[in-house]
Amino acid sequence: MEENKEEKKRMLSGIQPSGDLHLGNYLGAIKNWADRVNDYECYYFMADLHTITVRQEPAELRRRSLIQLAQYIACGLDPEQNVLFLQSHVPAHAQLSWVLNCYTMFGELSRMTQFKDKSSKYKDNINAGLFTYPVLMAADILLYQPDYVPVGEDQKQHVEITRDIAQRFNSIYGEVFKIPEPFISKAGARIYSLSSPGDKMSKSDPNGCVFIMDEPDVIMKKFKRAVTDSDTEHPVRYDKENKPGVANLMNIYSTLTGKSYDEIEKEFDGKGYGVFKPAVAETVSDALKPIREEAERLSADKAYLDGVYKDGAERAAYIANKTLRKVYKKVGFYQG
Ligand code: ATP
Ligand code: LTN
Repeated sequence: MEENKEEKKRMLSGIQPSGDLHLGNYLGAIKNWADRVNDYECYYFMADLHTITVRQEPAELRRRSLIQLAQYIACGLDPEQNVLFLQSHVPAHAQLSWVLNCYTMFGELSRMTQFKDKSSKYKDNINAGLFTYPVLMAADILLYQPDYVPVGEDQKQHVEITRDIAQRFNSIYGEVFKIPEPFISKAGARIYSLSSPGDKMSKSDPNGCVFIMDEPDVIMKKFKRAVTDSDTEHPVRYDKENKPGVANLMNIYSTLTGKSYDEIEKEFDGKGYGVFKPAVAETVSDALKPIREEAERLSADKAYLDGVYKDGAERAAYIANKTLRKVYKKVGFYQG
């Protein structure tokens, strides 16, 4: 058994505690993470250091950092089997980030699409942290020597620059960092907005977004209003290009029930959206109910959550500090 544990590949990922978790986060990321625990050694953290690259209300950030942990656990991430921690609790992230800043080029950071997007969105606050965001992310990753980094498509470029930085460092100092692979979940797990099915479901579009803490009546309302089309002949049919709204609902329904698109088409054959949409809403409600209830229960248990964070930070720091010590030694910091 022990031997087997040694051989497990390592995974690491982070989510910013910048908003409530939604169905996209759950189906596209966290649910898959929870399923991986038998095959991988897993590290997940709340990237609070990254979050302040955009102005935050301090009390709200503090609150979210705690309830997001409750929501992660409620979604099935067992804190005994996964290392769950808060980025700012492990100082090695900021420490390695400084070192890596000196091995990252201005030019390569200037090419990051997220920096270009965010600096045009937040024109009055183009701070240096927004620019060096990918370096901190590289530090987050490289400290733990992971094999895989599960991220969404939008973060792939950041994993690529992480690999470039690691390779540059290794080519000077020898094999210090493992070169990680991005792990992009399959296209089926991409959930789109209910109100504009061309865009991904995102907390910045609350109408099209189902939050995991939404009550059943809110969920029902959001699904009943979901944008579909005016097809009355064969309404529930999978055609991503011409019927993206329906395809999205079918994807959600299929991911939660395990039914294939063929089976769903048969189930709703001859029935309209008036039957299909509430059925999807109910399936989502049923799936989210135990998560919502558990997250509420855990959110009220601050002592437990603090304990999880404390334990997670200790376990994370143990690995992170090993890498940091090696880096400090390699670059020539005197260690006595
Ligand atoms: P925003 O809502 O502001 O776009 P976000 O919800 O995408 O932010 P992130 O921290 O960027 O939050 O994402 C957390 C994880 O959830 C990532 O792994 C991301 O790929 C996944 N994810 C986010 N939205 C979706 C979605 N609509 N479908 C599938 N996966 C998603
Ligand atoms: N930038 C990511 C969050 C993030 C992350 C990481 C993901 C910060 N550090 C390290 C994977 C590995 C985001 O906004 N989704």
